Amino acid sequence: MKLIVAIVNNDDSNVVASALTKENFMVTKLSTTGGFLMVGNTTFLIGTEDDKVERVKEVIRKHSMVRTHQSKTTESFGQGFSEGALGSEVTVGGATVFVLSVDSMSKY
Ligand code: 2BA
Repeated sequence: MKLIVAIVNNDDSNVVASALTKENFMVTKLSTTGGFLMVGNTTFLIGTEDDKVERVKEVIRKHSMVRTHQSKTTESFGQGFSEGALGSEVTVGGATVFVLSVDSMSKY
């Protein structure tokens, strides 16, 4: 069994969640924040069998768009951006996907 951790743009998250649940994958959606841009994104936890991992990745890839993010002067002060980078454009996503091996899963 695998645990897929997928970080997706908030604008794509509902479509990704619907597409996965329509194919009977079990999905947990977490509201998260990227450490660089310091803006909200969505992290999905998806537990599934090894042979389904590629299908999950395909569905996520299909519904996750690459975007450019124009940083605002009100975000990330002293964090991801140096002062000179404020107002610059950053390419974000589609999705960032990690696949982890799972020793066991239980439901009580
Ligand atoms: P953020 O950390 O807010 O990063 C947003 C985008 O900013 C990244 O897009 C990348 O294009 C750029 N970026 C991030 N860190 C950078 C740095 N140190 N120097 C220059 N540019 C940087 P993506 O790569 O598509 O990542 C989108 C979001 O996925 C990230 O949001 C973060 O929440 C997550 N993520 C990406 N790679 C990760 C990793 N290796 N570990 C954990 N989370 C990751």
